[in-house]
Amino acid sequence: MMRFKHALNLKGLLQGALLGALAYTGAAQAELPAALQGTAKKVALVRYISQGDFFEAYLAGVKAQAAALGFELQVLDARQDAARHRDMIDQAINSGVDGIILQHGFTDSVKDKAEEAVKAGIKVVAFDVDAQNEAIPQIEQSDFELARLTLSQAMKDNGESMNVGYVYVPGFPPLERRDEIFSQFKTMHSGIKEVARFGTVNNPIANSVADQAAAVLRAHPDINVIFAPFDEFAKGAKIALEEAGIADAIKIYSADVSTADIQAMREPGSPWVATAATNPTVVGEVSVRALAMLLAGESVEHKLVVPPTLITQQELNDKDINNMQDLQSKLPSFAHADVAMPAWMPAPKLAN
Ligand code: SR1
Repeated sequence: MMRFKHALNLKGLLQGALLGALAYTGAAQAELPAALQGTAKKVALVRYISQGDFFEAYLAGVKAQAAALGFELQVLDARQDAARHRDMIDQAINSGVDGIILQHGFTDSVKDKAEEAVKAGIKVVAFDVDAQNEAIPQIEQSDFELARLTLSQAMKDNGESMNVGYVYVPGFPPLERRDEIFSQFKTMHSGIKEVARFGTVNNPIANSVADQAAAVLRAHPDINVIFAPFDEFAKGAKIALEEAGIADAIKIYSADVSTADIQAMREPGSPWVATAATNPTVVGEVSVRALAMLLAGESVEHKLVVPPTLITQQELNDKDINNMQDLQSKLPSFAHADVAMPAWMPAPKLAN
């Protein structure tokens, strides 16, 4: 009888394993829509900005999802030069791509070029740049939520009164959305004072911000909070605080996360106490998936939003999170985003 019970359990286990394997291989091998079969689709990622952990991880996601779909990918990098960004969109169009992902940049410099691409029959999606075109789905993180999470944590830690050094560069849609929330917080809480504003995206961004922050901190010794809603800004602020020997007196609140950021937040005495972030690799995957859906002739919502998670220094220490892999396994909301995920979409294989 015992043996029979074991046999049944074993049979159940084997069935479960088989079903699991079928489900997995089924998902991995689901047939692509007819429009995506045959000759590999050529797609281009045209980036305005690419230096820093966020952009590297985003690119890894783009590459992985493109490979899973069998796409031929070219990456064009304008290195923060708007004229070059325009030229590169032309270059992509002229090279006969089927699809383009626009990443960052400014409406004024991409709008007409993006429209040309659409008119030429090229499918286009945009991440963090407003192409102002109904045919171009806009991908973004929930920047409003991201700023709200970070600033709420700052209030939890510091109370209703803060003298804030704010790191900001106008013109970038994600930073502008985060800025909208900071403005709301200042209006709603009279104790939140913006004492100084500075910021730059000149490469290397963190070092350039560190130079500015050093001068700002000397001029405004009353600052007790730095709101730096981009991880390269936070890295710069941290360098300045540590060099000035005042890292114990000022707290940094940021956006984005990477293995390097986690390590910086967990250094003993680190002033960087919280960040709110999506998984940038997942955002890269979502960008390619949205493009693939357009290329398959499917409709895509005009706005695709990837939700963020709040990550505190305390939580990183409590859960002993050392890198992005730990973050994904210990905060599962971080590993995936079911955005632009039709049943046929092949799962990317990421090199971990
Ligand atoms: C200069 S814009 C920087 C931001 O772009 C992405 O949205 C990242 O979250 C980063 O903070």
